[in-house]
This record gives sequence, structure tokens and C-alpha cells, in this order.
Amino acid sequence: MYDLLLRNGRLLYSDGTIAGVDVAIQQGAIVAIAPQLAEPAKTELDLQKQLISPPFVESHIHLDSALTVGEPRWNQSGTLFEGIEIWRDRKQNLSLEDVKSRAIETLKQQAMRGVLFVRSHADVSETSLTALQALLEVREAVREWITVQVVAFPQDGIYGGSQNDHLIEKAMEMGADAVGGIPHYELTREDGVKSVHRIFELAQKYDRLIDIHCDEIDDDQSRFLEVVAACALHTGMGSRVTASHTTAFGSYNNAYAFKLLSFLRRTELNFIANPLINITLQGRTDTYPKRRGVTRVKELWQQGTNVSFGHDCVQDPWYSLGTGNMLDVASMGLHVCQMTGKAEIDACYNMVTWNGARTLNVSDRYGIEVGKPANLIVLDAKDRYDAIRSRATVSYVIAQGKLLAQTDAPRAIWHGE
Ligand code: 17E
Ligand code: FE2
Repeated sequence: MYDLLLRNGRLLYSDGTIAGVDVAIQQGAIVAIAPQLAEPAKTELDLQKQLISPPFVESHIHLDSALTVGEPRWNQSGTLFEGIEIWRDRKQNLSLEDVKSRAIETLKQQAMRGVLFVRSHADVSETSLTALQALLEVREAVREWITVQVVAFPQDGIYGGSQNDHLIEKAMEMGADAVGGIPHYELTREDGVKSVHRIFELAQKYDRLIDIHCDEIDDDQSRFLEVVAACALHTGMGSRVTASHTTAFGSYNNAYAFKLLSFLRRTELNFIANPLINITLQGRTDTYPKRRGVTRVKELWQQGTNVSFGHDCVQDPWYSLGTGNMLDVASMGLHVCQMTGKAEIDACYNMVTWNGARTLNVSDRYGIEVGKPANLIVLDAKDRYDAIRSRATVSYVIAQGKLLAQTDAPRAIWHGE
């Protein structure tokens, strides 16, 4: 007797093929996948030929600042830098309870929309490390239904304050999963380079992943990605390292960009683009023509480099909108990056699923295969393209073998001719 049997689904594979199947779940794991399973189950769901997909992966979000929009004021210029200043004021009065309740509310919003793996940054440039402590507690509190990774992120720069270097190391000791950085916001180019070296040193000392906010600026002279690539090559850590944002890549001259792309092919670096937010944050100092401010997603993808898409923010000083819906992220990504070919649209779906899992280094636990933990979603869609186009309803969310959430598709009634 299975615990849960999903009947009559259409299982999506990462190459886009789809197979009609039943999926059986027992003790939190997938135990059988076949066109028709005979054994009974305690609970059965008839999927009516809806699409079964691995869950969405939110590879880049700031849960510590989520749901604080307008506190203490709205970002009027719309820039990254005004956002950092507003957050600097807001973070003066963080409490564990404040951060935890907003983070958990956001995670619930995400999970109801099919997200079951999340990498969140936690600002570690306030001396109490409240944001980090809170997100580490949240990571444990939710682990039965969602996997959260926490990045120690020095928002004000590792060398932007006298305590920050000490604080980021303390964050490693407290148990952060990854070490972060913000080299383009360090006071000088030299400090930026030094910060990247320091990040690799910490990651090696504590055996952690790396995820760096890198070159999130329209300055075509912001060139810390090359430093990250060099460190990845020298240490052999590439697949454990992520370069987030890298929006300056969109502003580099092509001679430099093509050289850099070829260097990147020699690493296994992961990239994260956050198209919803960077299309609004970047280009603010341009008049017209106005740059798009998103990294070269299409070219990275074409050369086989792993790219995922993140939401980055849900209602915070940098981005007042956001719902946690990764199909919104994929849709914005394909528009901004002009990935409108059929294979390109499909690739954008993988950027919020399989590619994100690779970025998070959780591929061994991710995917719908016998023996793996039963994390999956059911979409009211025909295929990847249809899911993005229609922002498909996530009908069911199964987390570690249990039905975590379900949503009914809206029904419109036509009263005209
Ligand atoms: N902090 C930062 O440096 N960049 C961002 N995009 C956000 C926070 C959301
Ligand atoms: Fe970010």
C-alpha cells in the first residue's frame, strides 16, 4: 500500500520529453513510476493529464528584507544604492521575530507557488548578526517542507566597515551554507579584488559554497567577474561557486566580453540573473538609449554555462512588487534576454528548475526518479512553453511525500455572444 499515488499525470523531463505516468510515493520518497500502477494507496490524486515537474528552485532571494517595502520609506530613485541606504536604516531595528515571521510568510508564498528549494542571502554587516541568526533558525524550522540555504552576504562590503570581515567569518562559524560578497560596492577596485580572495579563503577554510553579488552595476569598468573566474580556476571550486547578477557583463565591449566568455568555459561557474529586479534597478543613469542591465544570459546558455533565474526580492527596498512566482521570473527573463525561440523559451523554464538545483549543488536530491525524495509539483499546463506563457496554476505541491498545498485554477465564464 503506497502512501500517495498520483494517477494519470504527464511527467516532464529536463530535455522536454513528456511521458504519461502514475507516480507512487512512500515514506517521503518516490518508489515507483510507470504508465499504470496497480497497487492501492492511502491517498490517490487524479491529475487529469496535468504536467508533473520537479519543483521550482528560487536560487536568489533576500528573505531578511522581504516584505519591508516602504519601511522606513519608499525607494524614490529606484537605484540599488538608494535601496542599500533604506535597508541600512531598516536593519537598525531588526529582531529575530521580525525577520523570522517575514521570512516564513515569504517561504509559504513561494511554496504555494511550487518553490521547494531556496537560496537566501542574509545581510551580515550589522553587528548583532540578527538577520543571519534568524534565517538559520528559519532554515531548521521549515526543513520538513522546504530546503533553504543561507548565504552570509556582507551588504555594506567586507571592507566597508571595520567589523565586517570579522562578522562574515563569525557567520561561517554560526553555520551559513555559503559565503557571499559585493566587490563592486567595496570602496576601491583593490578592496574589491581583495574581497573576492577573502571569500575564496573563507569558503575553503569552512568548506562552504560561494555566491557573490558580482558587478551589479552598469559600469563597464566593473570587472570582478574575471577575478571570480580566475579564483575558480585556481582553486578548482567552479561548480561550487556562483556569480549573481553580473549586470555589467551587459555593458562590456564585445572584445572583452568574448574573451571573458571563453575563460568562463574553462570554469564550471554558475550564473544567476534576476531579470525582474535588474530591468528596473539598472539603466537609471542612462537617458536614451537605455540599457537593459541584465547579464548575457543567452550567450552563457549557448556555450553550455549553467544559468538560473532568481526573483531576488519580494516587496523590499529594491523591488516593491513580487509574489514568489517563478513563472513570472522566467517570463521576464525570456523577454529581457530576447530568448523567444522555442528552445530558448524552454531553456528559461529549466532556469527556474533544474539549473537552479545545479547552482544550489542539490542535483543529487532533485528530480523525479525512483529513490529520490518526493518533491514535485503539478502544473495546469501542457508543456514548458505553455507553463510560462499562461503562468500556469500550480495545482498541487508535494513536499517530501506530503501534499503541502493545492490551488484551483481560476474559471472564467463567458456571458457574451
Ligand atoms: N542587495 C544588493 O546588493 N543587490 C540587490 N539586488 C539586492 C540587495 C536585492
Ligand atoms: Fe541579490
